[in-house]
Amino acid sequence: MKLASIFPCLFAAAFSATAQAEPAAPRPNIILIMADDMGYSDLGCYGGEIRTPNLDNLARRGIQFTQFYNNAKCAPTRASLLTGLYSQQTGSNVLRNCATIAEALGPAGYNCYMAGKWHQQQLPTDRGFLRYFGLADGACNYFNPGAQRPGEPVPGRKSPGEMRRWSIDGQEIHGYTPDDPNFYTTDAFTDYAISYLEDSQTPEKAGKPFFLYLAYTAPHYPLQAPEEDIARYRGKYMIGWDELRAQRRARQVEMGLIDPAWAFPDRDEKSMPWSQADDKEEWDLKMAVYAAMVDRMDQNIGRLLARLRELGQEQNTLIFFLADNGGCAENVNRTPDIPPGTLASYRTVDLPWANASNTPFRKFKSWNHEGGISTPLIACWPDGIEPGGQTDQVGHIIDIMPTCLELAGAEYPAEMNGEAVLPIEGKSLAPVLRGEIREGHEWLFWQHGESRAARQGQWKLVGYGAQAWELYDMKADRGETNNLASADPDRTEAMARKWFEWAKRCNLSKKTVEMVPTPGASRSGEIAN
Ligand SMILES: [Ca+2]
Repeated sequence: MKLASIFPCLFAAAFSATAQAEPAAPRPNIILIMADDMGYSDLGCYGGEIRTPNLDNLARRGIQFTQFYNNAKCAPTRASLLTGLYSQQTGSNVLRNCATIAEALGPAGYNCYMAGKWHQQQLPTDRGFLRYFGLADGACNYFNPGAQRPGEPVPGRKSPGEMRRWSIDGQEIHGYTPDDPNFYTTDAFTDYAISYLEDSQTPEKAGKPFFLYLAYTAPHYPLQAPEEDIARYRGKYMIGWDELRAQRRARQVEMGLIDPAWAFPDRDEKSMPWSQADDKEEWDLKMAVYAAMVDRMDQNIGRLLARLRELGQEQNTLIFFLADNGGCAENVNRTPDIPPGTLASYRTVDLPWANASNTPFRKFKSWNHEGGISTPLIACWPDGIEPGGQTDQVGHIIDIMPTCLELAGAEYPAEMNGEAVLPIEGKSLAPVLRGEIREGHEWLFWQHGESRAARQGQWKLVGYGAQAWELYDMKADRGETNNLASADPDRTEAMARKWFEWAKRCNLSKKTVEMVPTPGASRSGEIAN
């Protein structure tokens, strides 16, 4: 009896000693934070003057990507981010033939939460998330997305009387009218995100890792921010956009984010010089509100991180931060008589400032030139990433899902919601996070509206509408100032052929493909039908 009872104890002790010597690394929690319509240079750690200490600190404690790409616009970026596929394959916001990150992480034991902007057809709670609070649509009033409340003016809206789709845990709300008179979307999304962090640590859930997707609407229009945040920036932008671009670029060079040998593109052709701008006070106010929106987002990220720390989860949580597309040049001025910033206004920051946001690149949101598709990507994970790194390895938002799956030990589903799931297009970034050189994508492709692009190694092919393809050497000229299409017609044609193959494989519409010049057209100048 004695021996029988001792041996199991010895075995158990030996087993337990081994287990203690080499404990299996616990899988990380993952927090994915996304900004909306934010330029490459807006954060302090990417050369901006806007106060973003919390994001800068994440970058210092983690790794900063200098060549990370999105899909140039809200819904297509979100579709790719969530699925690891090109958005054309999922029907963009239809999310067909795909599994979301949450649908893959859930069966692997993760509790999945979301707060903020969804912008897909179904709801997050239909696609793997346990809890959700936020704007299921694309944009809304920051102070009151719903009906006018007593004692306040009519909330500024894109179209009169519009009631954007919101949702709380699967319940749809058309026009969310907050009770709190101090409601502000960026604060509210964070409040919910913090409540989800707390939920993830309740006794019945604490044994499991969590995935939290926090998608801010900031700094997408309408330009609206709390007064105290705007005040911090008033007058600061009287230096004008030409000087702002120069200062941001100089800091990017100093930080080693960009190569000083790259030619700096001229101010966008549609932007007047600052010296010729009328209403300089109003221009200053616009950019001050925009900066305040980014600042407020950073303050909220600080609040989220503080709670994460208090809950003892900071060390083993991987945090990603990125933007869904570049700075937005659209002019949506619904309240010309009401200055930007307040609940009653509905204004945009406009092209000249968006041009500065996207320093040192050309073009804007919706374009496939670098200004439209380049985003900061910060990854911080104390238990898994060496601090202080910067990488110029090329990545794309389709890579986020496979990265999460690899680190979670989750399987990529073959079938979801009764549909076959397409093979994943993204490749895990985990080797980059470990400080290794990964085998990247041989090809990356883009198309949004009339904009299109392909990248292979250092070469990028890009075009718009029926205009001829342009060819750039990203190693020598990421500002896309020196079009090499005529100098290297063979490469231009070969890359264009690849883009058409991709367009066919991903079922791009006939209309989209028909407008694009055929491979080789640049030699003769002909435009194909
Ligand atoms: Ca966006």
